[in-house]
Amino acid sequence: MKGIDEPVYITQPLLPDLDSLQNEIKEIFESKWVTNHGIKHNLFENKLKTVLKVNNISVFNNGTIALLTALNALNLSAGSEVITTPFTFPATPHSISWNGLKPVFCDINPETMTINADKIEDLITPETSAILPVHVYGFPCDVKKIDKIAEKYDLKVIYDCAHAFSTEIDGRGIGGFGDISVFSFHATKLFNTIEGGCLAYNDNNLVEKIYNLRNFGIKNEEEVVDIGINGKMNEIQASIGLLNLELFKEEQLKRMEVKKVYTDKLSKIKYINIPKMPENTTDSLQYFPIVIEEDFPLSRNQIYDEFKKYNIFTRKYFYPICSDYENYKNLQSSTADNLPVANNLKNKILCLPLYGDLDKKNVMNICDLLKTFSNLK
Ligand code: T4K
Repeated sequence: MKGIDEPVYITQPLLPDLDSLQNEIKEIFESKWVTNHGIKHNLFENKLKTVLKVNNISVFNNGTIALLTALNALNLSAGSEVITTPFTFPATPHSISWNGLKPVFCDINPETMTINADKIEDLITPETSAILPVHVYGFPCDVKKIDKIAEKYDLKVIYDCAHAFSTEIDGRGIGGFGDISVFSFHATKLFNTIEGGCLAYNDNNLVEKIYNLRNFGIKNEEEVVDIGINGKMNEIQASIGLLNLELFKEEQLKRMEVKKVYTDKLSKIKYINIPKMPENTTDSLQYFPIVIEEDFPLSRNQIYDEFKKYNIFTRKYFYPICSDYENYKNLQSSTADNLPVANNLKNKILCLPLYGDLDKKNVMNICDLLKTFSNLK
């Protein structure tokens, strides 16, 4: 099979029309107000409340600072333990550590790849203060079970929704579960502001706390009431957000078409497993992960390398898993015994390119290549 001329990456950013953005930037330049809670920023926050179906939204300059702030805002006791998943991006456990808290890794569910809610209670100790689950690839965690456990043990819950923009569970916005939910608006995300993110939460008591923490802890010109950070989103980022809010649904429809082709073609190939989104959940269409089973003629790594020869750049999200990192590998919860499912999946998972403008011919080529690999041996 012939290689693809232009490299095909895992994703391509959704970008607004340049003329529209120029108009927005012109307005910003004329106003001379370019950051620190400007007009675009406030408008963007208001619009997001409707899109994400939550009472409160605080936008941030990136998802990681938003995550750091969420953990900080909940006043978790110093040095306490936060139960999380190892099957995620480094930002998740690092935000726990940067807050002086201890990540405790919990194994994942083999179907949804999210934290296994049935394993959480075994990890709770008197030191546990919170749970930080991740809706990985947009697959929802078992929010009902997790929120129940949190209530029983009086724990806070921060959901990492970096991959789940606009996802709904039984018609409810995914950002409305737990105490705070964190979204990323990085360029690689379905919905992006180039860099950016937000906190979504229903508790009105958190509004002022988060507002202050995002701006150095400044309450007013004469009072600094918290040890805050600079998490503010600037006006150009907010404008891109406003423009992309008009575009993301169409992008999702286009991705849905790509997903359909992948699903039709790949579900016929033996030993390739396509994880299924639960019925009651909408798909953010952030990623298209497949699981390469052991009996497939090529290993996940061999497939990844073969694809590269054809100019196709798939990704091993998430290999290594966070419990393999130098800084976490010696934790008591990082043992292979504690994390059998995550350790198994990390060697089988492969994310295929998924974005609206992905050429159908390239999608077919990717499927045909996998079919060819399946016939080797
Ligand atoms: N929690 C979770 C679960 C997350 O996945 C993330 C971020 C966060 C928290 C933290 O949110 P942020 O602080 O980032 O807002 C990318 C993203 O940088 C990262 O945001 C994302 N997760 C992660 C899963 O993916 P890399 O290291 O894979 O990025 P990179 O530079 O290799 O880009 C991937 C591909 O995307 C490139 O091969 C080509 C394409 N690309 C990328 C960029 C930056 C473009 O076409 N244009 C671009 O401008 O982390």
